[in-house]
Amino acid sequence: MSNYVFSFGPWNIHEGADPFGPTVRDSIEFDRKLEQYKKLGFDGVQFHDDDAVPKMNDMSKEQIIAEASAVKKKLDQHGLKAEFVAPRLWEDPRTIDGGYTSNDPNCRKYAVERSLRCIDIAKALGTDLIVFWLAREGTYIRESKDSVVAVRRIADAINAMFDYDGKIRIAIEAKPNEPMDHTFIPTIGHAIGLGMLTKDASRVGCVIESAHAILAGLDPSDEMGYALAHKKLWTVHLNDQNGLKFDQDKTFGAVDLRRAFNQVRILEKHGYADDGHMVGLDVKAMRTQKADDAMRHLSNSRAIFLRLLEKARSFDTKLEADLIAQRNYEALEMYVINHLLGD
Ligand code: GLO
Ligand code: MG
Repeated sequence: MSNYVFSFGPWNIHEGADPFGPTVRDSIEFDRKLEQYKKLGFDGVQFHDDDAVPKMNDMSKEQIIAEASAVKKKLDQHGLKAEFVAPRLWEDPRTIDGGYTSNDPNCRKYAVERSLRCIDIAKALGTDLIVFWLAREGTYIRESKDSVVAVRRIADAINAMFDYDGKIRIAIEAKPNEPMDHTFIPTIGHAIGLGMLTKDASRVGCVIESAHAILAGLDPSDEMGYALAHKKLWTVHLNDQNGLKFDQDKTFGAVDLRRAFNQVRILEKHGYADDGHMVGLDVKAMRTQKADDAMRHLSNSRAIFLRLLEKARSFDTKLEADLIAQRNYEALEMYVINHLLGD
């Protein structure tokens, strides 16, 4: 039996627009999306702040909390739990050149204030976890920002959030590029290191997205291992990625099953689910997918995870230990391949 609880965000059910073409599927209302979660095998909902409260920029703090509380009721009705809330700091005109690292003090102020409202929403939804995908905290032209100042500014924003609320935790989702050319927090080592610049490193952890690690030229399971060693892996964004190109958010395991197996294996081996963490997905349907089956990437990713979990659990660890002791890595490699192929 699996003790794993799965989550995804409403943006994972989407209309298929890309930078070169319009939407190809009708949009589905948030409430209709919520109805799908359990059917697809998911119990957790990941949020951007404005997934919960779309017009939050035009509302008072009290109005925002009231609207988020109404969303919490809907979650309860469906038996769902909010896993985290992320401030969406990449669409507003004030975040064109970044939020926390913008050179304009008014834009930085907006970014911090928006993040405090994001905390209000998280609390109303019943979660203490905030995710930072630092989309535009980087540069297109290196000389445009001072990287020392920029990193300190991100830490200052975290401190302001910690001052505002004594309980919230922040999980940083590292990504090396896209939409920016270079970001200030490209890998999990950077994310964990950033925590040390804040007033309470124990409240800063991370989210590992498989595709983001691959875009940084790293192995996602090693990134996970690094975070697990620090007890900082607070959620994951599993997906897959075909080499160094745009962020593809493909179905988990669809490109490289062995790489996916190693992610499942490290999570299973080190009790990730037992520590109460959810298995989050960040996957997109292909643009070519017809609307009537445009959620299959979610249930497929979950099914692939669970099949790989069986493979992780039935892996012959005695044989593995013997082969490692003999330093017979060729034999170990063949065993891994045979095991994955079902022999
Ligand atoms: C984009 C990110 C994005 C975040 C989401 C949650 O590359 O993966 O989807 O995960 O906005 O903050
Ligand atoms: Mg992600």
